[in-house]
Amino acid sequence: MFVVATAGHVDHGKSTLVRALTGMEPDRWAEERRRGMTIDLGFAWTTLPSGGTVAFVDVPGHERFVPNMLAGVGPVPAALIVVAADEGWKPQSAEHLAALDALGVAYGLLAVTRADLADPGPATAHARAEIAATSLGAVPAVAVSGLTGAGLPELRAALDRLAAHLPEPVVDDPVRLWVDRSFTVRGSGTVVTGTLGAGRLRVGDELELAGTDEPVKVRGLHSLGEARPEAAAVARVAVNLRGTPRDRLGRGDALLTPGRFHHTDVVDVRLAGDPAAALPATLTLHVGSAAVPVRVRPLGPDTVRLRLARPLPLLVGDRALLRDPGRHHVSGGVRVLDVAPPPLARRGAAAARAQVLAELDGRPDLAGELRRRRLVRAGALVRMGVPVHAEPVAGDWLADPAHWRRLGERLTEEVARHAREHPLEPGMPVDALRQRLALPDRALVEALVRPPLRIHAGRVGAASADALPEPVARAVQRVRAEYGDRPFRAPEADRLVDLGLGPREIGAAVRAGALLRLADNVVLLPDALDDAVRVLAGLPQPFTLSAARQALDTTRRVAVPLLELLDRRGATRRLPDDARIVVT
Ligand SMILES: Nc1nc2c(ncn2[C@@H]2O[C@H](COP(=O)(O)OP(=O)(O)OP(=O)(O)O)[C@@H](O)[C@H]2O)c(=O)[nH]1
Ligand SMILES: [Mg+2]
Repeated sequence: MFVVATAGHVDHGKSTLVRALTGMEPDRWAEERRRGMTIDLGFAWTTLPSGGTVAFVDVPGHERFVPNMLAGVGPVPAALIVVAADEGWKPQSAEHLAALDALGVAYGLLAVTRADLADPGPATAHARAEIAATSLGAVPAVAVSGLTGAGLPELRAALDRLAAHLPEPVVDDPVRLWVDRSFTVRGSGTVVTGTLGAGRLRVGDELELAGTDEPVKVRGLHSLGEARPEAAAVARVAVNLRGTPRDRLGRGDALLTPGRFHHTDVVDVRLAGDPAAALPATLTLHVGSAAVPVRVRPLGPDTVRLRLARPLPLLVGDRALLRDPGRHHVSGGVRVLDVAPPPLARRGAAAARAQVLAELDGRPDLAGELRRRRLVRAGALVRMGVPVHAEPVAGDWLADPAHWRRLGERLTEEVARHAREHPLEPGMPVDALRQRLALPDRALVEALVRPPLRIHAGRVGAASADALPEPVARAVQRVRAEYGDRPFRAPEADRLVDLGLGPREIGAAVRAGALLRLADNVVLLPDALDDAVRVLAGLPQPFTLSAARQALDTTRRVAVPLLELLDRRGATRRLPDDARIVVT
């Protein structure tokens, strides 16, 4: 199936032509038929000579109903532009064409109707010249009469040729079905219709409502008036939603593949074409079947930030249209560059942002997104419309490679600094590192830790004494051999010198967790702390310094700083009378 929207000035014969081609009535409302004028969108379809199907979205031409017209053409990639031979090019011929151009519609046909009333030549020439200057380019033209049927076979053949030129729809893409109608069918409940431009819908599918994120279930599916188990793009579809009240959704809503769209109320966009000098501060953004008021903030020469009155499921690269409803004027097309742009809080942020935007063209670009966002979840990028084909660094986090390298270097520096500042601690707590590096997830810290660093008991430190320089490792071994059975005796200063343990060596051993420094030149083996707590816990509580010293079989030189360290760690508590208890 292919879907084509009509376009053209009021009364130029769009609906008559659709009726003549399909035998179906596009003007659904009694009021439309009474007034002989289309007010809202109409839908009709027919089989073409090739055997293919064309479905029409018939739009109103009256200037009052341009918003309805835009809801119809928004999701449709091809247009049938209708101009009356006897009236020629008119204001809404121009406005509709401007809308198609703004949306970047590239496929179309010109039908010059009412050719029984006047020579179609001048209207055809004028219209073709106007159309040629837009995204549609040079289009085939057919003169027809809805009254006599003249030209209809040629128009059918031209529609067939147009269908053959349309790009293949991407049926693997996620579904974003912009709702153009919603109504209730007795016994079935809520039904919505729309043009499925990409993806595939099946009965039983779970979708979500763009406005509320609410899950909805496809209970039934119709296309071209027939129930079907599934429908693939491009198609006109009617979707029956299980258990969704009718007032939950309407035109401008969208049914979405869950988890595949970001709902955004601020986007940075590029204005298409030659941007007019200044846009009004408020406009209406038309995209898909939606129309949302926006505030416009200029950034660069052709880039602006739009703040939407309500969030929409937009993707990088989306085309949309800005219209000034007060002036009945299509201000121009936009292309979405960023659906999750950074806030512009700092001075100069807007100018800097303009420079970034100048480099973007709306084509999803993973490397560029990573460079700008530095760290981002894969799922978040997918929801922006950026395909992800990179390995995560941790969980589903993706990182810009240069930024990731810098983070790794900073982590090493932070750990070293922490070791210098807290030589008695066996490494830097992972959470402190996470905060220091301003990382959003502990998993990222863990992924950044590389040998000789390692994570042990929630801290990042040097791997172990094995990683120590040879002479220091040897000296530590000798301390172990000599003091292993009297763990609370610290080597005297001259013994340390003999062992080759000067301040720097001790520092390295302490950083590696191979020695514990209680005070200058007072070191113990690292297990001494836990052992001491065990011994002290065996004493009658509270105990005095002297009792502790005796129980530990050590001197005041060790006992005083050891107990102070245990106090700091919360293993012991010092009472007002200087006695202590072990905290259990
Ligand atoms: N003689 C003649 N009259 C036509 C032809 N096509 C349409 N008309 C008449 O023109 C009038 C408007 O036709 P519609 O088909 O309603 O025009 P429209 O473009 O759908 O109008 P809107 O939907 O209101 O924008 C009607 O009175 C039609 O009968 C034609 O080919 N020849
Ligand atoms: Mg009509």
